[in-house]
Amino acid sequence: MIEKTVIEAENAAREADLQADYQALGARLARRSVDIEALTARAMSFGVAIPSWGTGTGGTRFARFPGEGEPRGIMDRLDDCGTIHQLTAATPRVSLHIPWDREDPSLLREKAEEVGLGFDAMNSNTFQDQPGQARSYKFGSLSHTDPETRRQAVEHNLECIEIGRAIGSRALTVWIGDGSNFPGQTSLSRQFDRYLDSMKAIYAGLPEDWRIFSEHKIYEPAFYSTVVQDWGTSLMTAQELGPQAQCLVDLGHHAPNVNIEMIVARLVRAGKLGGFHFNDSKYGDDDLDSGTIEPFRLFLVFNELVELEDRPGLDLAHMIDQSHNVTDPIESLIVSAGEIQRAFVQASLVDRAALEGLRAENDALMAAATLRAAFRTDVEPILQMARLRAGAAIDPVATFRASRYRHRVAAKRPRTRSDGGGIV
Ligand SMILES: [Mn+2]
Repeated sequence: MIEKTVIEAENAAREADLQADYQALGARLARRSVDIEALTARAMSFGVAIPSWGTGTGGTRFARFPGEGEPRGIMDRLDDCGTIHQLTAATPRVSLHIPWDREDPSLLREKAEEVGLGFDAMNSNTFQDQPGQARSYKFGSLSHTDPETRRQAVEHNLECIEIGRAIGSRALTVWIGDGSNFPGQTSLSRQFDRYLDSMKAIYAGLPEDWRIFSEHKIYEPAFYSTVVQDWGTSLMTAQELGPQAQCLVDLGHHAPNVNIEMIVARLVRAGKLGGFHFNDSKYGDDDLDSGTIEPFRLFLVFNELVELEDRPGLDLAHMIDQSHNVTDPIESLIVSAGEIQRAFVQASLVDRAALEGLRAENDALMAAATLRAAFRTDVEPILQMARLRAGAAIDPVATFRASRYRHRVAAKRPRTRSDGGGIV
């Protein structure tokens, strides 16, 4: 973790500028009848979970190029996640992945407490084979044609629930790589039936206060068909399983140009939106940091969420899920958490009463302008003030660099191997 005095010294050098910027923005917002203090309070209430695996350098199927001081295991990953939260005050929970994070639950709880974190949704893994595993997932897991392989995959998910219970998690996210690479390779209908049967067996093992999230993805690793390829299949799954099942929307898991904010609206309508995996992409999947390519789309997603936030029962699990291939993962996660929080704050300052009036009058041009007015507002002073008041860093990346955290942990953590692919 980072010495408090480092954060204080870094903040002291920036606080006068922040106060001036905050005053100026506050006056500007007041002219629009927006209370800057209410927005700052909302920013401070916002949290997004860090995926434990995101703290390691990711890669592609071609290669992985790890940096210095890569985490050696879950304890190092929790240190890194704690550091991100210390600097941002926006990432209070961490999402674990089994088996990558398998460890004695009491040690996990102890460490999380030490670094000031809670645990978010558990993530199962039946898209890889693990050492000593009896059956292979080469041709699928929960939807495999072989009942013993399906049983093994169900058992793994039930184990994830057990570990999660012991550390205070309350949700299980299921993403499978099952599908096919050739037309005719599988029965598209029976494969889905088998998947549903397996998910029902997992659902039956869900504690009463838990939720199960079904995560869809258009393609990869299966390149012809994927069992849970879109939100329609995910919604069918959640509806067939029951009230504790919901859908998780990973922003990168859609075809280019898909209107994700509309999917959000539909899933909220169905009472089945459970949460998000935030990231960005230029072409496909979760390759880039949140807000890198399409910050306006991120804003539009939050615009729907803010518009619908009073819907009874809406309880969203926000999580980052992205691969950091060329940056320091801690810095990418710090910046991403800020971009997601920024979209939330920008969406919170949309003039909703005016927007509703413009919609009633079918004034398309001014309705769009109302959204743009919020999106174009530079809310950086609000984010900085939220961090300062929470004891975090006004400029978290600069403070992270000044702390020399990476240099210090590199001395303890030996260089990792760079051979092979690096899907994380
Ligand atoms: Mn994901």
